[in-house]
Amino acid sequence: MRKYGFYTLMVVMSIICEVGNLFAQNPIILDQFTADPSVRVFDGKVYLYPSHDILAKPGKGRQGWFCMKDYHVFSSKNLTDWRDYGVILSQNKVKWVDSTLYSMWAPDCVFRNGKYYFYFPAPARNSAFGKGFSIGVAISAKPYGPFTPQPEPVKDVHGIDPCVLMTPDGQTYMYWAQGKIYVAKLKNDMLGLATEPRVIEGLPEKGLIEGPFIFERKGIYYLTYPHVQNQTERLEYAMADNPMGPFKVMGVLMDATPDCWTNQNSVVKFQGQWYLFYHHNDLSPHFDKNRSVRIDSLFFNPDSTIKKVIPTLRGVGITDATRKIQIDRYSRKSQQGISIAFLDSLNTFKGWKTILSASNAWIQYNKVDFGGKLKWINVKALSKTGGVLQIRLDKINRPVIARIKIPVTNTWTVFHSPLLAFHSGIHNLVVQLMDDKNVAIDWVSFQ
Ligand code: FUB
Repeated sequence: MRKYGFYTLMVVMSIICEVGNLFAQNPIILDQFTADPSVRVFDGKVYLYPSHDILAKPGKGRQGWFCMKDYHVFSSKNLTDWRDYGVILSQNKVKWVDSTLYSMWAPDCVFRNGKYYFYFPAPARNSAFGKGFSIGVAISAKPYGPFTPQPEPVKDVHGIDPCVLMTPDGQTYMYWAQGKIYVAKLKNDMLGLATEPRVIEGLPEKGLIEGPFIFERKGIYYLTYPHVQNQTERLEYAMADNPMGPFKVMGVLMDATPDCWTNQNSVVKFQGQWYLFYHHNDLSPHFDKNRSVRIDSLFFNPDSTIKKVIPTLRGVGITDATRKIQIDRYSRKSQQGISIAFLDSLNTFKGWKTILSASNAWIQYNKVDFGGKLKWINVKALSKTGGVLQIRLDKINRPVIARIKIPVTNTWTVFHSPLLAFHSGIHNLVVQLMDDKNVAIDWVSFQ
């Protein structure tokens, strides 16, 4: 322990043992790639059924393209802590799937007649089922599997990205994509079509449309879908008062980005708030076929249209102050003297660091729950110059609750310092560099 003038600093060299990959911010899953999120609420929990991107290897999938051999399912009670149940279905467990193609694309799952029906697109090994993608069904007694696949895909459905809607009057419809969006009613057994597939009218004529998601709110059916208006996919939505349309395109739900060609979404209401689940290539900036699921809040206008969702790194949920707060998933930051980089560019799953490199540079992370009484701050930092950090609550010009001198260090180290003041409840956290030095921060926590 050493004295540093106006405060006491304890330096503890720690070998940090990271516990799991729980993540309150975007992207939400950090230990694998996840894409095309289909999200459902079952028994008060949110279940996330994403595609599972992997990297193709020689003889295993097509290099430079989507590569998916199985599905995982995740659940959460608070949108902050996610549990991974592992593989619920893999291509080599489905008799009709061509498992040389590694193409288990965007799935969906619904609960009906006491069972969970998991719908997934994949290419069939037998041309009798048609060329291109078919859609299969696997059934389970639990939302997290194990799922048992049907021996054959759904008859007369050719395409990708199934989404199943259950209307308040008990009808079920399946939507899927094949350049356009198709819809058909499902039979009661959920395994076959009750009506001929038909194209949803009223959607854009040009630019690939795929990944349909449909939900109902106050008697209005909202169809959301990715559409290539320019170079890459943006999310759009259309509204109708009937599940089969006619739909009217209402506008853009999320703008396209140049970095990731695809985007895919689902919209869900959980504990009174609407959320948009979507994906971006956060963990794979140089290869956009390895994607990661994100969440942001979604809001309706008084006339029932949807406000455009602006993607954030902060995501949703409240972060407990005693957890490792990943300030690189920031809400706001100063214009200068801040950059975000991977902790290890060769293993992006390790996450990011914040680099403060100018006097008064700051970064703000919203919605931290400080609970009842906390006395210390912990900062995991690395600095070749040393530097002094100030911690404030709420915003940059608010009172300082801690000061920490980060000494010169060549290894990631956790530094502890007593709080100068404590304010209970939920606050934004601001970390500011006081001098023209260079300090990298992995995370901040309180105890
Ligand atoms: O994940 C493979 C495909 O990319 C999906 O099925 C599409 O919607 C697009 O996200």
